Amino acid sequence: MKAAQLFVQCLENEGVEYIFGIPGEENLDLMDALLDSNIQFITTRHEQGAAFMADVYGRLTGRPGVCLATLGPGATNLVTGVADANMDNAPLVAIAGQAGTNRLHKESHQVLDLINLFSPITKFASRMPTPEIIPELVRKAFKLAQAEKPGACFIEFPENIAKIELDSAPLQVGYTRDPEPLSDRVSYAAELISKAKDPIILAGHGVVRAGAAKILAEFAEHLHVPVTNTFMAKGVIPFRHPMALGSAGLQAHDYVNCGFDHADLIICIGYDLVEYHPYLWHPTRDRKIIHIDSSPAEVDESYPLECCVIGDIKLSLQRIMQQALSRERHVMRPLRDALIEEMNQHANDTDVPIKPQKLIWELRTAMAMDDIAVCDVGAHKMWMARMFRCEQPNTCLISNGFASMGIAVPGAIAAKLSHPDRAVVAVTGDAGFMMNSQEIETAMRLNTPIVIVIWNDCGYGLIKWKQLNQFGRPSNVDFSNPDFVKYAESFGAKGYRVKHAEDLATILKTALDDNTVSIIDCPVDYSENMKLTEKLGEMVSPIQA
Ligand SMILES: Cc1ncc(C[n+]2csc(CCOP(=O)(O)OP(=O)(O)O)c2C)c(N)n1
Repeated sequence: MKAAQLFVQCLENEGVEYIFGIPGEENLDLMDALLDSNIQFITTRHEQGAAFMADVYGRLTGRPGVCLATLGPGATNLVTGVADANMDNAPLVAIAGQAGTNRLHKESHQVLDLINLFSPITKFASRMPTPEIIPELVRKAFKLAQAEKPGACFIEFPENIAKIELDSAPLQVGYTRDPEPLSDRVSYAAELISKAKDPIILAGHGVVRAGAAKILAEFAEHLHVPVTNTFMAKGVIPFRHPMALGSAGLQAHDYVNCGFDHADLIICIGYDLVEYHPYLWHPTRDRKIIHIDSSPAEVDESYPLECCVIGDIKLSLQRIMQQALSRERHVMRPLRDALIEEMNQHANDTDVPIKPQKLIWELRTAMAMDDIAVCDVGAHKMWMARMFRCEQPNTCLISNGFASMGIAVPGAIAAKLSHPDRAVVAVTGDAGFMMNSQEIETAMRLNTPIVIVIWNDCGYGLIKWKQLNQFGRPSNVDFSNPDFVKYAESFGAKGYRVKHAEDLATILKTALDDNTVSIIDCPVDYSENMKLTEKLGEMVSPIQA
């Protein structure tokens, strides 16, 4: 067989269902070999869309999403989505074509050193200089992409190698397990928890990846320790759970930050520093911190560690729970009550533009608890992360390591492909939407019904918020938008414009029930942004010590 055919066999052997990408002249053999495979190629309209699709597929399934591009410009277009997956710990394998190995040593049309380009944004990036290594290379890329902490791997496939005939077969797929935690670390963590007066848990995305959400809830309930989660770990503890405090991640001093201020012990579980910088929740640097994760923590002056429990998160939690003494009550309940009051505050608002709180209220009411929201990046993300309540993990996806705009529309398509039985909503700003809106054509062609809710403020809202906060005036953040309803219709999709607050619920329900792509243009009142900053700035801690 040809090397390209062997490569496809190796991908099949890894359980690949989809490859997202754009074919090029340097991967003709691979594209042809895919025709005889059960892997579905999803032709996208931009390589960045393909990479974000692979990224979100990886987040939701735990198996590497695969994206493909040609050499040079195709490969450079993949970069943002690949970097996003890598920093957000989503398993992804990116493949790019390359010129033949006979012209890589010299100036040559579209040739770029892709290994050097991808090395800083992947766990592993390799060329394929000879076809004999295909089984090893594919296995290694998938193994590393999936192993904790997951991330992106890159394979460069030169066109002349793809044509070589050989006789070979894929390697057997095996799965790695996280090691057992050390018993003396477990005991010390249990001792610290037993002695603490007011501990708090910060749960990160690692808990979601480890499938440890259920045991986390048991751990918190049994030991009576309240839990806050990072934006990326939304739903890791059901919001209805009596120990849940809501999400932490605002740069402002939110209610939950009063919990960190008050706590004498902070238990970080499956938490990565990129998710929420410790200087924002631990500015005093004087609290005891326990780090429970699959791997050692990053070094940071605001993250001094009293105890590290490294290994399988589920086992660590189970064992600490068996040894630690429970306390009778926790004092942080008022933080949750204050947030709930805000969530409900504008439920019956009739103002247009629509307040962020009202929009989230209606979204949460219209969507089932296992439906999936894929957030873009901007002020809308901050509101969603803070106020969109989740009862299950991976039902509100947030890019918060790399935090790249443009993920929501392609991400929603991938979410629908991986969960066809659940409704999927892309929640996006008008700027982020326009960065990858070309993928609406992909969604229409694939017949993947999704709802896209655009928070329309004709500007880079989050940046304006920060500018107003720091300098009192905005700088170069305003723009105008196309007619989003006509834009939707030009793709054959449905378009809606929210003219009255009372119509929002009906529009959302109609769009969610429809079997097509629906785009909802919702004018949003971002004067609420600074109001929130001011309110939190003046806030007195709701905790009664
Ligand atoms: C690709 C990319 N470019 C720039 C940024 C910096 N940035 C973060 S949020 C933001 C504004 C987003 O505007 P919009 O999508 O309209 O959302 P809004 O903030 O208005 O809700 C910008 C420019 C980024 N995170 N990603």
